[in-house]
Amino acid sequence: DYIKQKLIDVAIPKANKVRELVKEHGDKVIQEVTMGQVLTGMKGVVGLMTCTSKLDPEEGIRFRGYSIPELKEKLPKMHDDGEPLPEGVFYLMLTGEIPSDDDVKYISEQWALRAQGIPTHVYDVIEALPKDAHPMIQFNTAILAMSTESQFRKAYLVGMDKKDYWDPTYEGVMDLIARLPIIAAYIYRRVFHQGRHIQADPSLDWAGNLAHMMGHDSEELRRLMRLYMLIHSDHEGGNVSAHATHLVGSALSNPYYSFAAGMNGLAGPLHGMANQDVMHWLNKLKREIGSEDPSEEQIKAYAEDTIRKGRVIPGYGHAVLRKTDPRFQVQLDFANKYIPDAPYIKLVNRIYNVVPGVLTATGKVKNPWPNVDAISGSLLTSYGIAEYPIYTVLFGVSRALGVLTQLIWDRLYGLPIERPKSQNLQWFIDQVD
Ligand code: FAM
Repeated sequence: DYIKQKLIDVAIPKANKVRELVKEHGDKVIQEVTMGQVLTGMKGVVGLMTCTSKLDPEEGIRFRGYSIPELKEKLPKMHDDGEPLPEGVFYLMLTGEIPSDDDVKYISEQWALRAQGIPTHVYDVIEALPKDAHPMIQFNTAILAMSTESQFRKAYLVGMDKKDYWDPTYEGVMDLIARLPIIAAYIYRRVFHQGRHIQADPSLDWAGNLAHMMGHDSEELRRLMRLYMLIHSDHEGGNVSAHATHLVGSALSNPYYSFAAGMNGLAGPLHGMANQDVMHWLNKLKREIGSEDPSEEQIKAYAEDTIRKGRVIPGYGHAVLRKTDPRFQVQLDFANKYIPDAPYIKLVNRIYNVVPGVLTATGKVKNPWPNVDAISGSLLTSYGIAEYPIYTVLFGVSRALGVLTQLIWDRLYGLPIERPKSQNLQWFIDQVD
């Protein structure tokens, strides 16, 4: 596997640098942390080292230094006017280099190969769950059920040198990422299409195959799926799904355990479940206003009512961003290119004209702008994937690309178990008395 050799060449100097920083500069004070930061979710507290992507409050996400528009320009595509293949952003996050067409082709083939041979007990476990169990319950259960295949666990039990931990982690990550679209599509067809499953088409790329196995096989929908898988893949290391995966992995839990932890975080309404909640909010808005085509005034009144009831407007706001999420913008551009007249897209545009003003008027919302979730469900619905509970599973399939790449790098850097200090309330009170 030439990628592993490339990893070793790139990682050894960096791992040495980490050791040198700890040894030579370990006592360097790098930041001052306030009581408010610790008690309101450690926002802005530098507590992690992550190299796959970086999130600037004004600029949005950069994957190894590249913005989403730059990725769309530089990453290999199937067609010139198409969308980049997510295999390319995985390669970029993993190696730090823009992949060639051959690199992307190699990963597509590796994942198609590794997707075969999911043990039958994984499907038995899914089938043992009620059909109406939320797809994230089924997805997360299946991830753990697949951990019987973990190469890391086997290697660890045999005994392995600490400096080699990254190797079985890489193997497990490649197997797991390869299998997620199969599991996601299986759950989707089980719950929403009477269990009429569609076999993988190994001639297709990873995201195109997901669209195919879900039964939504137009070229445009394959492009949408490639875009969706690209933009949800990573968002720095501190978001709940990335942070949980990293933390659990620091105990040398294998990639399946670690990723399942991250996915349990993604299932939260303030995180990955928001894309489904946005659709409920949009539909409730139309129902209560009694119109399929609500005016901006009607939307404004409804948004203000949501705030008055002490609820959040899903799809808006962000813990780090302080401007419109570029992941929202790139989806809006896709919609305006292919389906500008779709009812949900027109509604999303009207909401975009109104909600930031409503949130700003509260005086408390730090980021009144839309995030990735404000449009993702409307795009999928407009293309016929209107079963909202599957959206967070799709988000999870994509987020694996970033959080599992970080996990490989955690082992390449030789990062130890994570153990921040906790204090009780009296300690905090004593700081100010
Ligand atoms: N609607 C109503 N109130 C909001 C809000 C929104 N969209 N966003 C923030 N606020 C409130 C927040 O609840 C808090 O109110 P209280 O002081 O009364 O508790 C206040 O504004 C200050 O919050 P903040 O500092 O601006 O935001 P946080 O960093 O605490 O939280 C989010 C960030 C994303 C959890 C928050 O914006 C939110 O709840 N948004 C709606 C849910 C959502 O879209 N989540 C998905 C985020 C996305 F990036 C993802 O992970 N997929």
